[in-house]
Amino acid sequence: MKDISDFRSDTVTKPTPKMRQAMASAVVGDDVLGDDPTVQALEAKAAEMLGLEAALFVPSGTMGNEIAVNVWTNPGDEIILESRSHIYLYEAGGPARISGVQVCPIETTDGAMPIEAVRASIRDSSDPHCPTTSLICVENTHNMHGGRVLPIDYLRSLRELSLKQQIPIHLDGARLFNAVHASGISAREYAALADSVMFCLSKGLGAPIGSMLVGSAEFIERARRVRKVLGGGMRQVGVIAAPAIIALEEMVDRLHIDNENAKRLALGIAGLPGVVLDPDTVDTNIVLVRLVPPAPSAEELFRQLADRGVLSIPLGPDLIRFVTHKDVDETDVERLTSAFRQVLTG
Ligand code: TLP
Repeated sequence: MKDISDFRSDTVTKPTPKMRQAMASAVVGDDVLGDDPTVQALEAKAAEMLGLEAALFVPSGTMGNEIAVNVWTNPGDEIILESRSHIYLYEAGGPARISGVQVCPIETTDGAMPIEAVRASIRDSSDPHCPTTSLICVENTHNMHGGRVLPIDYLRSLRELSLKQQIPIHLDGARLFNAVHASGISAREYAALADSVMFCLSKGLGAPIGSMLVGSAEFIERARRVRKVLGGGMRQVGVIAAPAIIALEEMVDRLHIDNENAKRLALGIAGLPGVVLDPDTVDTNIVLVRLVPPAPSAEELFRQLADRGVLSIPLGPDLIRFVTHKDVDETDVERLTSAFRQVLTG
């Protein structure tokens, strides 16, 4: 058995041997000067997979999201997002700090902001008191709602509203391909319902670094400038684009395994004393467990699981997260399930 079963995040995935070989032999140029052929191939492939005009390779998902917010807004504007979204919770105040916009968070139980609540949150731009609402952000899958997939009909209705109000939609699709597997809806269908899409290469897809920002040619031209402002223009970055191409070619199709392992885990621990978890709500590769007495606190549970060789992330006094990915398999899930059982039932 391995020393550690690491369920902290799918960001911990290690590059495959083939990715490492591709890094060593990558043909490179200077991407800021626009002549790294490996980056160009990656960007063309990402745009094609999402059915949009162009793509930009960025160092992280956070930078991809923040570039999108910056391109779509002016300082003083307001953006609408979900109250547990990554952009709101975990990007260190980026919208305010980088783009000078304020946020209008909408609380939900499943990540899907009710259409009526979004409509009611759009400001009256003819009123000089009001900021201009210039962007709606969605997250699919939704990390802090336990990897929930946003229903396609919901996204269609949101799109209708956005077109009517002429407010663009940015999709934080860090784990978009996990949603594709869970729903059977293609990445192109999801992308067609947004004006810009960010997805991560460095999570379930296993590339060591990087995310893609995808949209119209005009959007990506503006995004390229903002990436430079943020210091995200990289030089012989073909060495990182090469494993990312392998991620897109070879790692997308296996993500259903991670979704299945998360479901297996959820079924294995739901019903244990103190565990609040409905396995039906585990759509993809994230299992969020709420703890109530007699379960210990999330911090204590984390420690006791770690003593048994299983890593997780406590996300609050009574919330703990487990993420499945290519470097944990069924055996790791069994190990976690039985460790969980030991801790909770003694
Ligand atoms: N999520 C990380 C942490 O930052 C919480 C994780 O372990 O889940 N959008 C979503 C929905 C994300 O979950 C993340 C990362 C990002 C954006 C940012 O990606 P990176 O880490 O590449 O900046």
